[in-house]
Amino acid sequence: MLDDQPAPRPWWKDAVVYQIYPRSFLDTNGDGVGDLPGITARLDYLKDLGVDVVWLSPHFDSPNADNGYDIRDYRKVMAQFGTMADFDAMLAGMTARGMRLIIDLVVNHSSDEHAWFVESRKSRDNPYRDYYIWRDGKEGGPPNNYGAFFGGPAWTFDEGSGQYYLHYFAAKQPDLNWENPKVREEVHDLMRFWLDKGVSGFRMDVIPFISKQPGLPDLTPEQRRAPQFVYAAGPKLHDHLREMRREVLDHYDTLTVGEAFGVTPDAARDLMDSRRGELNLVINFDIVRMDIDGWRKTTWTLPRLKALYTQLDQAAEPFGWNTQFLSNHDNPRSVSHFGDDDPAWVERSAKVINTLILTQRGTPFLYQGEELGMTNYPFQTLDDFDDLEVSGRWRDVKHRVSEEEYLANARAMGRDNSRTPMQWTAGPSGGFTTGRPWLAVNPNTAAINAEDQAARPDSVLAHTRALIAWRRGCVDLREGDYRDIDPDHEQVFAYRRGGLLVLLNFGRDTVRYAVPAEHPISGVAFGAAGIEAQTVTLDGWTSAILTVGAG
Ligand code: ISL
Ligand code: CA
Repeated sequence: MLDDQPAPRPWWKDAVVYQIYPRSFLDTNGDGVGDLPGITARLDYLKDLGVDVVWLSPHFDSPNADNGYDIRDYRKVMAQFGTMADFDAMLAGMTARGMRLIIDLVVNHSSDEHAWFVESRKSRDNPYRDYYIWRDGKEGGPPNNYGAFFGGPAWTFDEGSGQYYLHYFAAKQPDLNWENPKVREEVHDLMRFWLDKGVSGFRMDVIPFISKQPGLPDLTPEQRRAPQFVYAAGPKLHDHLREMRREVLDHYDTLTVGEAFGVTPDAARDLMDSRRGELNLVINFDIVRMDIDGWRKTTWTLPRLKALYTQLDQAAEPFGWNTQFLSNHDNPRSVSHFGDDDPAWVERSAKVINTLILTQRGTPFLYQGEELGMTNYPFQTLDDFDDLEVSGRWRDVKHRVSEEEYLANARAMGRDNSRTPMQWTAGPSGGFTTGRPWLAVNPNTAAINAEDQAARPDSVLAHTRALIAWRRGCVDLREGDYRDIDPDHEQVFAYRRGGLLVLLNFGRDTVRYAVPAEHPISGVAFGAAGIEAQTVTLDGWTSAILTVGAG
Protein backbone atom coordinates (compact mmCIF):
# COMPACT_ATOMS: atom_id res chain seq x y z
CA MET A 1 0.00 0.00 0.00
CA LEU A 2 1.24 3.47 -0.79
CA ASP A 3 1.59 5.45 2.41
CA ASP A 4 -0.23 8.76 1.99
CA GLN A 5 1.31 10.34 5.07
CA PRO A 6 3.51 13.26 3.97
CA ALA A 7 7.17 12.48 4.69
CA PRO A 8 9.28 15.08 6.54
CA ARG A 9 10.46 17.80 4.12
CA PRO A 10 13.69 16.57 2.51
CA TRP A 11 16.72 18.90 2.28
CA TRP A 12 16.85 18.83 -1.50
CA LYS A 13 13.45 20.55 -1.86
CA ASP A 14 14.90 23.81 -0.55
CA ALA A 15 18.36 23.48 -2.10
CA VAL A 16 19.76 25.50 -5.00
CA VAL A 17 21.76 23.20 -7.28
CA TYR A 18 24.65 24.40 -9.49
CA GLN A 19 25.82 22.23 -12.37
CA ILE A 20 29.55 22.16 -13.11
CA TYR A 21 30.87 20.87 -16.45
CA PRO A 22 34.42 20.28 -15.12
CA ARG A 23 36.13 20.43 -18.52
CA SER A 24 35.11 24.07 -18.86
CA PHE A 25 35.07 25.38 -15.30
CA LEU A 26 38.67 26.34 -14.36
CA ASP A 27 42.06 25.00 -15.51
CA THR A 28 44.79 25.19 -12.84
CA ASN A 29 47.70 23.42 -14.58
CA GLY A 30 47.76 25.20 -17.92
CA ASP A 31 46.78 22.25 -20.12
CA GLY A 32 43.69 24.11 -21.35
CA VAL A 33 41.29 21.66 -19.71
CA GLY A 34 39.31 22.40 -16.55
CA ASP A 35 40.17 20.22 -13.56
CA LEU A 36 39.06 19.30 -10.01
CA PRO A 37 41.60 21.62 -8.28
CA GLY A 38 39.96 24.37 -10.36
CA ILE A 39 36.63 23.60 -8.70
CA THR A 40 38.26 23.55 -5.26
CA ALA A 41 39.78 26.96 -6.03
CA ARG A 42 36.29 28.39 -6.71
CA LEU A 43 34.34 26.93 -3.77
CA ASP A 44 34.17 30.31 -2.04
CA TYR A 45 32.73 31.80 -5.24
CA LEU A 46 30.02 29.11 -5.22
CA LYS A 47 29.37 29.50 -1.50
CA ASP A 48 29.10 33.26 -1.91
CA LEU A 49 26.57 32.77 -4.73
CA GLY A 50 24.47 30.66 -2.33
CA VAL A 51 24.92 27.22 -3.88
CA ASP A 52 23.76 24.35 -1.65
CA VAL A 53 24.44 21.39 -3.96
CA VAL A 54 26.89 20.92 -6.81
CA TRP A 55 25.96 18.52 -9.62
CA LEU A 56 29.26 17.50 -11.17
CA SER A 57 29.14 16.27 -14.78
CA PRO A 58 31.22 13.08 -15.23
CA HIS A 59 34.66 13.24 -13.65
CA PHE A 60 35.53 9.57 -14.34
CA ASP A 61 38.29 8.08 -16.50
CA SER A 62 37.10 8.35 -20.11
CA PRO A 63 38.51 8.52 -23.65
CA ASN A 64 36.26 11.57 -24.05
CA ALA A 65 34.42 10.45 -27.16
CA ASP A 66 31.45 12.24 -25.58
CA ASN A 67 33.39 14.39 -23.10
CA GLY A 68 33.14 11.98 -20.20
CA TYR A 69 29.70 10.51 -20.87
CA ASP A 70 31.61 7.42 -22.07
CA ILE A 71 33.14 5.96 -18.94
CA ARG A 72 36.15 3.63 -19.07
CA ASP A 73 36.62 3.19 -15.30
CA TYR A 74 33.82 4.15 -12.87
CA ARG A 75 36.19 4.24 -9.89
CA LYS A 76 38.96 6.33 -11.37
CA VAL A 77 39.19 10.12 -11.83
CA MET A 78 39.91 11.21 -15.43
CA ALA A 79 43.65 11.96 -15.56
CA GLN A 80 43.04 15.34 -17.24
CA PHE A 81 40.83 16.32 -14.27
CA GLY A 82 43.32 15.19 -11.60
CA THR A 83 43.58 12.41 -9.02
CA MET A 84 41.33 10.79 -6.44
CA ALA A 85 43.15 12.93 -3.86
CA ASP A 86 41.99 16.00 -5.84
CA PHE A 87 38.44 14.63 -5.75
CA ASP A 88 38.65 14.04 -2.00
CA ALA A 89 40.03 17.57 -1.45
CA MET A 90 37.22 19.07 -3.55
CA LEU A 91 34.55 17.11 -1.66
CA ALA A 92 36.11 18.01 1.71
CA GLY A 93 36.11 21.66 0.66
CA MET A 94 32.43 21.47 -0.24
CA THR A 95 31.54 19.69 3.00
CA ALA A 96 33.49 22.24 5.05
CA ARG A 97 31.31 24.94 3.46
CA GLY A 98 28.06 23.10 4.13
CA MET A 99 27.65 22.19 0.46
CA ARG A 100 26.74 18.76 -0.91
CA LEU A 101 27.91 17.02 -4.07
CA ILE A 102 25.92 14.85 -6.45
CA ILE A 103 27.79 13.13 -9.27
CA ASP A 104 26.73 11.93 -12.71
CA LEU A 105 25.75 8.26 -12.88
CA VAL A 106 26.17 7.21 -16.52
CA VAL A 107 25.12 3.56 -16.56
CA ASN A 108 22.84 3.18 -19.55
CA HIS A 109 26.12 2.66 -21.43
CA SER A 110 29.84 2.58 -20.81
CA SER A 111 32.82 3.40 -23.00
CA ASP A 112 33.81 0.73 -25.52
CA GLU A 113 37.22 0.91 -23.81
CA HIS A 114 35.76 -0.21 -20.47
CA ALA A 115 37.28 -3.57 -19.38
CA TRP A 116 33.79 -5.10 -19.41
CA PHE A 117 33.33 -4.34 -23.12
CA VAL A 118 36.89 -5.27 -24.04
CA GLU A 119 36.12 -8.70 -22.57
CA SER A 120 32.56 -8.86 -23.90
CA ARG A 121 33.59 -8.43 -27.52
CA LYS A 122 36.32 -11.11 -27.30
CA SER A 123 33.94 -14.01 -27.89
CA ARG A 124 30.32 -15.07 -27.72
CA ASP A 125 30.99 -17.25 -24.69
CA ASN A 126 33.03 -14.71 -22.77
CA PRO A 127 31.67 -14.32 -19.19
CA TYR A 128 31.15 -10.60 -19.91
CA ARG A 129 29.32 -11.18 -23.23
CA ASP A 130 25.92 -10.52 -21.66
CA TYR A 131 27.02 -7.31 -19.99
CA TYR A 132 26.08 -5.71 -23.32
CA ILE A 133 23.41 -6.21 -25.98
CA TRP A 134 24.63 -8.39 -28.86
CA ARG A 135 22.38 -9.60 -31.68
CA ASP A 136 22.80 -11.39 -35.03
CA GLY A 137 22.24 -9.21 -38.05
CA LYS A 138 19.07 -9.44 -40.12
CA GLU A 139 19.03 -9.76 -43.93
CA GLY A 140 22.67 -8.67 -44.07
CA GLY A 141 22.13 -5.58 -41.96
CA PRO A 142 21.55 -4.45 -38.35
CA PRO A 143 19.07 -6.39 -36.15
CA ASN A 144 16.48 -3.56 -36.35
CA ASN A 145 16.05 -0.01 -37.62
CA TYR A 146 17.05 1.87 -34.45
CA GLY A 147 18.96 5.11 -35.16
CA ALA A 148 21.67 6.49 -32.87
CA PHE A 149 21.29 10.01 -31.45
CA PHE A 150 24.75 10.90 -32.69
CA GLY A 151 24.04 9.76 -36.24
CA GLY A 152 23.93 6.50 -38.13
CA PRO A 153 22.39 3.23 -36.94
CA ALA A 154 22.29 2.32 -33.23
CA TRP A 155 24.11 -0.95 -34.09
CA THR A 156 27.77 -1.57 -34.94
CA PHE A 157 28.99 -4.86 -36.39
CA ASP A 158 31.88 -6.47 -34.53
CA GLU A 159 33.98 -8.49 -36.98
CA GLY A 160 35.65 -10.52 -34.24
CA SER A 161 32.51 -12.12 -32.83
CA GLY A 162 30.32 -11.69 -35.91
CA GLN A 163 27.46 -9.91 -34.16
CA TYR A 164 26.11 -6.36 -33.78
CA TYR A 165 26.10 -4.48 -30.48
CA LEU A 166 23.55 -1.83 -29.49
CA HIS A 167 24.47 1.81 -28.77
CA TYR A 168 21.76 4.47 -28.52
CA PHE A 169 24.50 7.11 -28.70
CA ALA A 170 27.98 6.77 -30.22
CA ALA A 171 29.54 3.47 -31.27
CA LYS A 172 32.05 4.17 -28.48
CA GLN A 173 29.15 4.10 -25.99
CA PRO A 174 27.80 0.49 -25.99
CA ASP A 175 24.54 0.06 -24.05
CA LEU A 176 24.76 -2.07 -20.91
CA ASN A 177 22.40 -5.02 -20.56
CA TRP A 178 20.27 -4.31 -17.49
CA GLU A 179 18.47 -7.63 -17.89
CA ASN A 180 21.71 -9.14 -16.56
CA PRO A 181 21.66 -9.16 -12.72
CA LYS A 182 25.48 -9.02 -12.73
CA VAL A 183 25.32 -5.64 -14.48
CA ARG A 184 22.87 -4.34 -11.90
CA GLU A 185 25.09 -5.59 -9.07
CA GLU A 186 28.13 -3.89 -10.64
CA VAL A 187 26.19 -0.63 -10.78
CA HIS A 188 25.00 -0.97 -7.18
CA ASP A 189 28.61 -1.58 -6.11
CA LEU A 190 29.98 1.48 -7.89
CA MET A 191 27.17 3.61 -6.44
CA ARG A 192 28.14 2.45 -2.92
CA PHE A 193 31.79 3.22 -3.69
CA TRP A 194 31.02 6.90 -4.25
CA LEU A 195 28.34 7.17 -1.57
CA ASP A 196 30.80 5.75 0.97
CA LYS A 197 33.20 8.53 -0.06
CA GLY A 198 30.55 11.04 1.00
CA VAL A 199 28.73 12.10 -2.17
CA SER A 200 25.08 12.93 -1.57
CA GLY A 201 23.49 11.27 -4.59
CA PHE A 202 23.37 11.09 -8.35
CA ARG A 203 22.10 12.72 -11.47
CA MET A 204 21.28 9.66 -13.55
CA ASP A 205 22.11 9.96 -17.23
CA VAL A 206 19.26 8.90 -19.58
CA ILE A 207 18.18 6.48 -16.86
CA PRO A 208 14.77 5.75 -18.47
CA PHE A 209 16.63 4.03 -21.33
CA ILE A 210 18.07 1.17 -19.23
CA SER A 211 15.10 -1.14 -19.83
CA LYS A 212 15.00 -2.17 -23.51
CA GLN A 213 11.86 -3.11 -25.47
CA PRO A 214 11.44 -6.93 -25.46
CA GLY A 215 12.49 -8.41 -28.79
CA LEU A 216 13.76 -4.99 -29.94
CA PRO A 217 11.14 -4.61 -32.70
CA ASP A 218 11.61 -2.08 -35.51
CA LEU A 219 10.43 1.47 -34.92
CA THR A 220 7.54 2.82 -36.98
CA PRO A 221 8.33 5.89 -39.15
CA GLU A 222 6.56 8.05 -36.54
CA GLN A 223 8.61 6.53 -33.69
CA ARG A 224 11.83 7.05 -35.63
CA ARG A 225 11.27 10.81 -35.52
CA ALA A 226 11.62 10.76 -31.71
CA PRO A 227 12.88 7.30 -30.69
CA GLN A 228 13.57 8.49 -27.13
CA PHE A 229 9.89 8.00 -26.29
CA VAL A 230 10.17 4.31 -27.23
CA TYR A 231 13.59 3.85 -25.58
CA ALA A 232 12.29 5.39 -22.32
CA ALA A 233 9.21 3.14 -22.11
CA GLY A 234 10.81 -0.25 -21.47
CA PRO A 235 8.90 -2.64 -19.15
CA LYS A 236 11.48 -3.02 -16.36
CA LEU A 237 12.48 0.60 -15.66
CA HIS A 238 10.47 0.94 -12.45
CA ASP A 239 11.69 -2.47 -11.22
CA HIS A 240 15.34 -1.49 -11.76
CA LEU A 241 14.86 1.85 -10.00
CA ARG A 242 13.11 0.26 -7.04
CA GLU A 243 15.82 -2.40 -6.80
CA MET A 244 18.46 0.38 -6.86
CA ARG A 245 16.63 2.09 -4.02
CA ARG A 246 16.28 -1.12 -1.97
CA GLU A 247 19.84 -2.30 -2.57
CA VAL A 248 21.65 1.05 -2.27
CA LEU A 249 19.88 4.37 -1.96
CA ASP A 250 17.67 3.64 1.04
CA HIS A 251 20.82 3.07 3.07
CA TYR A 252 22.05 6.65 2.53
CA ASP A 253 20.63 10.19 2.70
CA THR A 254 20.60 10.93 -1.03
CA LEU A 255 19.21 13.09 -3.79
CA THR A 256 18.51 11.20 -7.04
CA VAL A 257 17.73 13.14 -10.22
CA GLY A 258 16.76 11.16 -13.28
CA GLU A 259 17.47 12.68 -16.70
CA ALA A 260 14.03 11.99 -18.13
CA PHE A 261 14.88 12.14 -21.84
CA GLY A 262 11.90 10.63 -23.68
CA VAL A 263 9.52 10.81 -20.70
CA THR A 264 6.22 12.69 -20.93
CA PRO A 265 5.14 14.86 -17.97
CA ASP A 266 2.55 12.22 -17.11
CA ALA A 267 5.01 9.31 -17.23
CA ALA A 268 7.44 11.38 -15.14
CA ARG A 269 4.80 11.47 -12.40
CA ASP A 270 5.52 7.84 -11.49
CA LEU A 271 9.29 8.35 -11.54
CA MET A 272 9.20 11.13 -8.93
CA ASP A 273 6.20 10.07 -6.81
CA SER A 274 7.67 10.03 -3.30
CA ARG A 275 5.42 7.08 -2.36
CA ARG A 276 6.86 4.84 -5.08
CA GLY A 277 10.48 4.93 -3.95
CA GLU A 278 12.10 5.43 -7.36
CA LEU A 279 13.63 8.88 -7.99
CA ASN A 280 13.35 12.17 -6.11
CA LEU A 281 13.48 14.51 -9.10
CA VAL A 282 13.54 14.32 -12.87
CA ILE A 283 15.16 16.58 -15.44
CA ASN A 284 12.42 17.00 -18.03
CA PHE A 285 12.91 18.17 -21.60
CA ASP A 286 9.55 19.70 -22.37
CA ILE A 287 10.63 23.32 -21.96
CA VAL A 288 14.25 23.28 -23.14
CA ARG A 289 13.27 21.29 -26.24
CA MET A 290 10.00 23.07 -26.94
CA ASP A 291 11.52 24.60 -30.08
CA ILE A 292 13.71 21.69 -31.16
CA ASP A 293 12.62 19.25 -33.85
CA GLY A 294 15.51 16.78 -34.19
CA TRP A 295 18.44 18.96 -35.31
CA ARG A 296 16.20 21.84 -36.37
CA LYS A 297 15.42 24.86 -34.23
CA THR A 298 11.80 25.91 -34.59
CA THR A 299 10.12 28.72 -32.65
CA TRP A 300 8.50 29.23 -29.27
CA THR A 301 6.01 31.71 -27.82
CA LEU A 302 5.60 32.97 -24.26
CA PRO A 303 2.01 31.61 -23.96
CA ARG A 304 3.31 28.18 -25.05
CA LEU A 305 6.15 28.40 -22.52
CA LYS A 306 3.70 29.36 -19.78
CA ALA A 307 1.41 26.44 -20.67
CA LEU A 308 4.34 24.07 -20.22
CA TYR A 309 5.17 25.53 -16.81
CA THR A 310 1.59 24.96 -15.69
CA GLN A 311 1.51 21.43 -17.14
CA LEU A 312 4.75 20.47 -15.41
CA ASP A 313 3.70 22.06 -12.13
CA GLN A 314 0.44 20.11 -12.13
CA ALA A 315 2.20 16.88 -13.14
CA ALA A 316 4.36 17.15 -10.01
CA GLU A 317 1.39 17.44 -7.65
CA PRO A 318 0.82 16.16 -5.01
CA PHE A 319 3.63 13.63 -4.43
CA GLY A 320 6.32 14.81 -6.84
CA TRP A 321 8.62 17.82 -7.03
CA ASN A 322 9.95 19.69 -10.04
CA THR A 323 13.40 20.74 -11.13
CA GLN A 324 13.55 24.30 -12.42
CA PHE A 325 16.20 24.87 -15.06
CA LEU A 326 16.56 26.49 -18.48
CA SER A 327 19.98 25.29 -19.57
CA ASN A 328 22.65 22.67 -19.03
CA HIS A 329 25.61 21.18 -20.91
CA ASP A 330 23.26 19.75 -23.56
CA ASN A 331 21.35 22.91 -24.32
CA PRO A 332 22.11 26.43 -25.52
CA ARG A 333 22.65 29.27 -23.05
CA SER A 334 19.34 30.26 -21.46
CA VAL A 335 19.73 34.00 -22.10
CA SER A 336 20.29 33.28 -25.81
CA HIS A 337 17.50 30.70 -25.96
CA PHE A 338 14.77 32.40 -23.92
CA GLY A 339 16.13 35.91 -23.24
CA ASP A 340 17.75 38.58 -25.45
CA ASP A 341 21.52 38.26 -25.89
CA ASP A 342 21.91 41.55 -27.77
CA PRO A 343 24.74 43.28 -25.82
CA ALA A 344 22.37 46.14 -24.93
CA TRP A 345 19.83 43.78 -23.33
CA VAL A 346 21.76 40.70 -22.25
CA GLU A 347 22.25 41.65 -18.59
CA ARG A 348 18.67 42.73 -18.04
CA SER A 349 17.19 39.69 -19.74
CA ALA A 350 19.54 37.31 -17.92
CA LYS A 351 18.24 38.72 -14.64
CA VAL A 352 14.67 38.02 -15.79
CA ILE A 353 15.58 34.48 -16.82
CA ASN A 354 17.30 33.79 -13.49
CA THR A 355 14.33 35.30 -11.65
CA LEU A 356 12.06 32.85 -13.48
CA ILE A 357 14.25 29.87 -12.54
CA LEU A 358 14.51 30.97 -8.89
CA THR A 359 10.83 31.85 -8.30
CA GLN A 360 9.12 28.85 -9.90
CA ARG A 361 8.02 25.96 -7.67
CA GLY A 362 10.66 23.25 -7.42
CA THR A 363 14.40 22.84 -6.93
CA PRO A 364 16.36 25.33 -9.05
CA PHE A 365 19.29 24.05 -11.12
CA LEU A 366 21.64 26.82 -12.31
CA TYR A 367 24.17 25.91 -14.97
CA GLN A 368 27.74 27.26 -14.70
CA GLY A 369 27.90 30.77 -16.19
CA GLU A 370 24.13 31.28 -16.06
CA GLU A 371 24.68 33.42 -12.94
CA LEU A 372 26.66 35.77 -15.22
CA GLY A 373 24.34 35.73 -18.20
CA MET A 374 26.90 33.96 -20.38
CA THR A 375 25.65 33.69 -23.97
CA ASN A 376 25.85 31.34 -26.95
CA TYR A 377 29.12 31.33 -28.88
CA PRO A 378 29.45 32.89 -32.39
CA PHE A 379 30.34 29.68 -34.24
CA GLN A 380 31.51 30.46 -37.80
CA THR A 381 31.93 27.01 -39.36
CA LEU A 382 31.12 23.40 -38.45
CA ASP A 383 34.82 22.95 -37.70
CA ASP A 384 34.41 25.30 -34.71
CA PHE A 385 32.30 22.64 -32.95
CA ASP A 386 33.71 19.90 -30.72
CA ASP A 387 30.46 18.01 -30.12
CA LEU A 388 30.12 14.61 -31.81
CA GLU A 389 26.33 15.21 -31.87
CA VAL A 390 26.86 18.08 -34.34
CA SER A 391 29.25 16.17 -36.61
CA GLY A 392 27.27 12.91 -36.32
CA ARG A 393 23.98 14.50 -37.31
CA TRP A 394 25.62 16.40 -40.14
CA ARG A 395 26.74 13.05 -41.62
CA ASP A 396 23.08 11.95 -41.48
CA VAL A 397 21.60 14.97 -43.25
CA LYS A 398 24.36 16.44 -45.44
CA HIS A 399 23.00 14.74 -48.54
CA ARG A 400 19.74 16.69 -48.29
CA VAL A 401 20.48 19.85 -46.22
CA SER A 402 22.74 22.79 -47.09
CA GLU A 403 25.70 23.42 -44.81
CA GLU A 404 24.56 26.98 -44.07
CA GLU A 405 21.10 25.74 -43.01
CA TYR A 406 22.59 23.06 -40.78
CA LEU A 407 25.14 25.53 -39.36
CA ALA A 408 22.42 28.07 -38.54
CA ASN A 409 20.57 25.43 -36.51
CA ALA A 410 23.73 24.18 -34.78
CA ARG A 411 24.67 27.77 -33.88
CA ALA A 412 21.29 28.26 -32.22
CA MET A 413 20.92 24.94 -30.43
CA GLY A 414 24.28 23.19 -30.41
CA ARG A 415 25.47 21.79 -27.07
CA ASP A 416 28.88 23.48 -27.42
CA ASN A 417 27.17 26.83 -26.78
CA SER A 418 27.12 25.89 -23.08
CA ARG A 419 30.50 24.15 -23.07
CA THR A 420 32.73 27.13 -23.84
CA PRO A 421 34.94 27.94 -20.82
CA MET A 422 33.67 29.86 -17.81
CA GLN A 423 34.35 33.58 -18.16
CA TRP A 424 36.17 34.54 -14.93
CA THR A 425 37.89 37.74 -16.12
CA ALA A 426 38.22 40.07 -19.10
CA GLY A 427 41.79 38.80 -19.54
CA PRO A 428 43.22 36.27 -21.99
CA SER A 429 41.03 33.16 -22.22
CA GLY A 430 38.70 34.79 -19.71
CA GLY A 431 40.98 33.72 -16.88
CA PHE A 432 39.95 30.10 -17.53
CA THR A 433 43.42 28.92 -18.49
CA THR A 434 46.97 30.15 -19.03
CA GLY A 435 47.24 27.61 -21.85
CA ARG A 436 45.29 26.98 -25.04
CA PRO A 437 41.64 26.32 -24.08
CA TRP A 438 40.24 22.98 -25.29
CA LEU A 439 37.28 24.93 -26.75
CA ALA A 440 37.42 28.61 -27.72
CA VAL A 441 36.45 31.15 -25.05
CA ASN A 442 33.57 33.44 -26.01
CA PRO A 443 35.08 36.76 -27.21
CA ASN A 444 32.46 38.59 -25.14
CA THR A 445 34.30 37.57 -21.97
CA ALA A 446 35.63 41.15 -22.01
CA ALA A 447 32.07 42.30 -21.26
CA ILE A 448 30.63 39.29 -19.43
CA ASN A 449 32.85 37.93 -16.65
CA ALA A 450 32.70 37.11 -12.95
CA GLU A 451 35.43 39.53 -11.85
CA ASP A 452 33.64 42.55 -13.33
CA GLN A 453 30.23 41.44 -12.03
CA ALA A 454 31.45 40.68 -8.50
CA ALA A 455 32.31 44.38 -8.22
CA ARG A 456 28.97 45.68 -9.56
CA PRO A 457 25.77 45.75 -7.45
CA ASP A 458 23.66 45.92 -10.65
CA SER A 459 25.21 42.80 -12.23
CA VAL A 460 23.49 39.53 -13.09
CA LEU A 461 25.70 37.87 -10.49
CA ALA A 462 24.62 40.33 -7.78
CA HIS A 463 20.95 39.91 -8.73
CA THR A 464 21.16 36.11 -8.76
CA ARG A 465 23.03 36.01 -5.45
CA ALA A 466 20.53 38.37 -3.78
CA LEU A 467 17.55 36.39 -5.08
CA ILE A 468 19.01 33.07 -3.87
CA ALA A 469 19.58 34.60 -0.42
CA TRP A 470 16.09 36.11 -0.27
CA ARG A 471 14.51 32.89 -1.54
CA ARG A 472 16.16 30.94 1.28
CA GLY A 473 14.13 32.87 3.84
CA CYS A 474 10.93 33.07 1.78
CA VAL A 475 8.40 30.30 2.43
CA ASP A 476 6.15 31.54 -0.39
CA LEU A 477 8.88 30.90 -2.95
CA ARG A 478 10.01 27.61 -1.47
CA GLU A 479 6.58 26.14 -0.78
CA GLY A 480 3.86 28.46 -2.09
CA ASP A 481 1.30 27.22 -4.63
CA TYR A 482 1.90 28.18 -8.25
CA ARG A 483 -0.75 29.80 -10.44
CA ASP A 484 -0.32 31.59 -13.77
CA ILE A 485 -2.74 34.56 -13.60
CA ASP A 486 -2.46 35.61 -17.27
CA PRO A 487 -1.57 32.63 -19.50
CA ASP A 488 -2.45 34.36 -22.78
CA HIS A 489 -0.40 37.55 -22.35
CA GLU A 490 2.18 37.63 -25.15
CA GLN A 491 4.90 39.51 -23.29
CA VAL A 492 4.33 39.36 -19.53
CA PHE A 493 4.70 36.21 -17.46
CA ALA A 494 2.60 36.81 -14.29
CA TYR A 495 2.16 34.18 -11.62
CA ARG A 496 1.29 33.77 -7.97
CA ARG A 497 3.50 31.98 -5.54
CA GLY A 498 1.50 31.91 -2.32
CA GLY A 499 1.21 35.53 -1.15
CA LEU A 500 3.56 36.79 -3.86
CA LEU A 501 2.97 37.92 -7.42
CA VAL A 502 5.89 37.53 -9.82
CA LEU A 503 5.88 39.73 -12.93
CA LEU A 504 8.41 39.17 -15.73
CA ASN A 505 8.60 41.35 -18.83
CA PHE A 506 9.82 39.08 -21.66
CA GLY A 507 10.45 41.93 -24.12
CA ARG A 508 12.20 45.23 -24.81
CA ASP A 509 9.05 47.36 -24.70
CA THR A 510 7.97 48.92 -21.43
CA VAL A 511 4.67 47.44 -20.28
CA ARG A 512 2.12 49.10 -18.02
CA TYR A 513 0.65 45.93 -16.59
CA ALA A 514 -2.83 46.04 -15.01
CA VAL A 515 -2.91 43.53 -12.17
CA PRO A 516 -6.44 42.09 -11.77
CA ALA A 517 -8.28 43.32 -8.67
CA GLU A 518 -8.35 39.79 -7.22
CA HIS A 519 -4.62 40.27 -6.53
CA PRO A 520 -4.60 43.51 -4.47
CA ILE A 521 -1.00 44.79 -4.47
CA SER A 522 0.30 45.59 -0.99
CA GLY A 523 3.97 46.24 -1.75
CA VAL A 524 7.21 45.31 -3.51
CA ALA A 525 8.85 42.21 -2.03
CA PHE A 526 11.95 42.07 -4.28
CA GLY A 527 13.32 44.32 -6.99
CA ALA A 528 11.77 47.63 -7.98
CA ALA A 529 8.69 48.59 -9.96
CA GLY A 530 6.63 51.70 -10.65
CA ILE A 531 3.23 51.04 -9.05
CA GLU A 532 0.08 53.22 -9.34
CA ALA A 533 -2.81 51.42 -7.64
CA GLN A 534 -3.07 48.10 -9.56
CA THR A 535 -0.92 49.19 -12.54
CA VAL A 536 2.72 48.15 -12.55
CA THR A 537 5.18 49.71 -14.99
CA LEU A 538 7.71 47.14 -16.14
CA ASP A 539 10.61 48.52 -18.20
CA GLY A 540 11.97 46.31 -21.00
CA TRP A 541 13.33 43.01 -19.69
CA THR A 542 12.72 43.71 -16.00
CA SER A 543 10.93 41.78 -13.27
CA ALA A 544 9.10 42.59 -10.06
CA ILE A 545 8.06 40.46 -7.12
CA LEU A 546 5.10 41.98 -5.27
CA THR A 547 3.19 41.11 -2.13
CA VAL A 548 -0.54 40.79 -2.71
CA GLY A 549 -3.53 40.30 -0.45
CA ALA A 550 -5.88 37.29 -0.46
CA GLY A 551 -6.02 36.00 -4.00
O1 ISL B 1 18.91 15.61 -26.63
C1 ISL B 1 19.84 14.95 -26.99
C2 ISL B 1 19.74 13.87 -28.02
O2 ISL B 1 20.02 14.44 -29.25
C3 ISL B 1 21.15 15.21 -26.43
O3 ISL B 1 21.25 16.55 -26.02
C4 ISL B 1 21.50 14.33 -25.25
O4 ISL B 1 22.11 13.23 -25.82
C5 ISL B 1 20.33 13.81 -24.41
O5 ISL B 1 19.74 14.91 -23.79
C6 ISL B 1 20.88 12.80 -23.38
O6 ISL B 1 21.90 13.46 -22.66
C7 ISL B 1 22.74 12.68 -21.82
O7 ISL B 1 23.23 11.50 -22.45
C8 ISL B 1 24.17 11.64 -23.52
C9 ISL B 1 25.23 12.72 -23.32
O8 ISL B 1 25.82 13.04 -24.57
C10 ISL B 1 24.63 13.97 -22.71
O9 ISL B 1 25.65 14.94 -22.47
C11 ISL B 1 23.93 13.56 -21.44
O10 ISL B 1 23.43 14.72 -20.74
C12 ISL B 1 24.84 10.29 -23.65
O11 ISL B 1 25.43 9.97 -22.40
CA1 CA C 1 43.84 21.42 -16.34
